[in-house]
Amino acid sequence: MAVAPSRNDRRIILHLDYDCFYASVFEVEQPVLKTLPLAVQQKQIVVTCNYEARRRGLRKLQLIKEAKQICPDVVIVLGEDLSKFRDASKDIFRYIRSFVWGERVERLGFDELFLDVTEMIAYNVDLLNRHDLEHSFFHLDRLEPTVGFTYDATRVCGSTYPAGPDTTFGTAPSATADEDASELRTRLLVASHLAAYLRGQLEHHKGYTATVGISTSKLLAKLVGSTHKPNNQTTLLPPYATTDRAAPTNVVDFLDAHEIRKIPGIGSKLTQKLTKYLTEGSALVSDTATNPDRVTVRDVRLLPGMGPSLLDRILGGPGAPRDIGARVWGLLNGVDNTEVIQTGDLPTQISIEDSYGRLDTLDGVRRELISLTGSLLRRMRTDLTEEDNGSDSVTDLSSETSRHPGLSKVRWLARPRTLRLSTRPRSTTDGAHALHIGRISRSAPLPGYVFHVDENVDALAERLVHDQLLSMFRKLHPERSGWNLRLMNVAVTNMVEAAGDQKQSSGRDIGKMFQSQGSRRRDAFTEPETASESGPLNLQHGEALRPVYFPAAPPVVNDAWEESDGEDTTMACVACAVCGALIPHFARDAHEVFHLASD
Ligand code: TTP
Ligand code: MG
Repeated sequence: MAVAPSRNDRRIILHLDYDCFYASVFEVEQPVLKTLPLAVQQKQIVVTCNYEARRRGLRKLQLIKEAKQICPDVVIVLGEDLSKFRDASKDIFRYIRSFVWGERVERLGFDELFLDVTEMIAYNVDLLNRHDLEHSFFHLDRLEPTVGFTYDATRVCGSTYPAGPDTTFGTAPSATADEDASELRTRLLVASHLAAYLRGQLEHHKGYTATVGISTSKLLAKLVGSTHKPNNQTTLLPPYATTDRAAPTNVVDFLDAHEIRKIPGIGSKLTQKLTKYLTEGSALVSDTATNPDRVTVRDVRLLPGMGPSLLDRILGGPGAPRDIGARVWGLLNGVDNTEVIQTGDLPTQISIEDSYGRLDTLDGVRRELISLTGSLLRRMRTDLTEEDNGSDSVTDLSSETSRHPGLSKVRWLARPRTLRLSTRPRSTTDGAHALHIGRISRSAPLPGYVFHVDENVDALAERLVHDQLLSMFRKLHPERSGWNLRLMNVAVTNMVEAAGDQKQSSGRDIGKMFQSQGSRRRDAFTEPETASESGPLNLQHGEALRPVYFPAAPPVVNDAWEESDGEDTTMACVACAVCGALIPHFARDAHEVFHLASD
């Protein structure tokens, strides 16, 4: 069954993923580390390692113990304090954003960006001189004709899918002979040079390398980018659609080999349902019966009778959106209309959390709450204030808009109104079954004194814990004992921007602003079954594992990029059969190793 091409297939989208990001942050600080095998540790796990370490057999999400055995001279650095990653991430985001017209850049987690460069590419394609393509000039600024770079528009820059030498401008193979494909080919070709330029500038000016995918949607750009890593780029070449329904397109060819669980938007539950249907049925296309974890897009796509209605029957049910079949069928065919949502400069909420082996006393809770709250208040000062060097517009010298001793004034750019405490009690066992208990939360107004920047953060943290958080905790856990927590999260939400002069401004509710963005954003790559109230397994202090996509409408609005620092209630997870913990897909292997090691 054919699929209507995406209404947005005239867009040009780039996806950037920085290479071994956390490790690179350390390398940029200390370039000597580049030549050594370097691993970043959080808890007992290597969250990432540089490519020298990978060359020697280390990999992401490996146990530290194992990494040391494989590579005894590995240099291990602690990555539990996320501030440096956050700062680097913001800096890179702003730098890249400065190139993109209309600032159409969406930040996903700390190390991924989507860029909608449709307008820049259309402008530059219009200006191509078809008689001298070899000496083309890419205009980065419409008003400054000399700002830009020269490039050779006779060929695509970097790797392509499909691979091969046939990437020359104007010599499209017969399947792409129709006008649309050749026009798309030109736009992708020009975009490939922009991608190369951005990667070069990023490396030269900031010291980071990135892997880039170039296509017409977020889904395809992300997937194609990951085919050549690191420090590389891949363009998904046309044809994307054919008039002949039986003829394969490059999009279908490309997607077919992917495991369904690797397709953003097809989360663990959908994967489970599809796998069950395939393995229970007799209509298997490949050997998925022996390897149900490896069901591919092709396996599903080529099932007899496959299409939106059959998918509706397989995937539908209570809680599933009505268009689930059509949506998943679209994804399997590479159709993704989700927009690049411009990421703002301010977070909609900030949260800090940690996970615990055993936390079952009030004293321990108080201590941990003070530590989490201290980190949270420091984050608020970093992310929500700016120095104001004597601007007349800031006249409020109250303690909320204050001076660092001997320095310029500090001003709050936004003030959260709500304080939220969440906990996740450890699962209990009921006979043979592990009972999974989700995250539970309590909110209260955030007292104004937290904005007093003259006051010592640790003293403020203690005050907030005693004034507010302990009583919120008691409401969540009225019993004095008998509970044991795996996780606590302290958050400030309901952000109100303090625009301009704080005395005059009533403030703009950016929470609302982002909420509407968020609801659109959650449409992206949607998995219909809401991940339960529980967040993902947390391996590290203060940050849920890197967010992947944003499936389903979550119980808690959590849509800003800063939320990568806190809970991500929407990540696609699988339940561990041993301990019941919810594990993000990409961490499952590491988690299994963890059980094996501790057994
Ligand atoms: P990734 O992009 O998955 O990894 P990476 O950038 O380190 O390596 P690659 O070259 O393969 O892209 O994740 C980005 C950062 O997120 C990574 O540097 C460390 C952090 N991270 C976690 O904190 N927990 C995790 O489970 C993973 C996978 C990553
Ligand atoms: Mg990366």
